Amino acid sequence: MKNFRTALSTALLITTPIAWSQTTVTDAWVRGTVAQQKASGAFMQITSKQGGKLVEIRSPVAGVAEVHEMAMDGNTMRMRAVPSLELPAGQAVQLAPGGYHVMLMDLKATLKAGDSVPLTLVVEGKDGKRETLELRVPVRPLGAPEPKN
Ligand SMILES: [Cu+2]
Repeated sequence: MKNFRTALSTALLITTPIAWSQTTVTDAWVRGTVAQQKASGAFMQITSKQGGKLVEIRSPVAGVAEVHEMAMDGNTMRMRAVPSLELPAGQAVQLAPGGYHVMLMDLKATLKAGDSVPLTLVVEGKDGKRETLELRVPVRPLGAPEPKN
């Protein structure tokens, strides 16, 4: 657990500088959580040079990580998992609150502002080749504390 905390305290976003890298991720962040909170979201911009799709997300802080979209269900906006996220060539795809997002569920620790969270993205190119991106994503504050009863 000590090593885990140490790893989380590095508030750096590391973009793996691989020469053949086709995909870049910018402005990534994770929403902080309060104790006992079991889910949060991660947001970022993903650009694939040649086009492809995001097929898998992993994080050691979450038991389950999925890509979600927001969609209308009758009159209610709900989120649901998508099997993959299309990345059109050269276009920045936005993952932002209210839209596509990475859902982190079954959280194993409280995500505190200032920490960073390891996140692994697997992108499949048009040629079927898979690229793995290892990120460290900073945690941003949840916002104003909720009123206590
Ligand atoms: Cu979600």
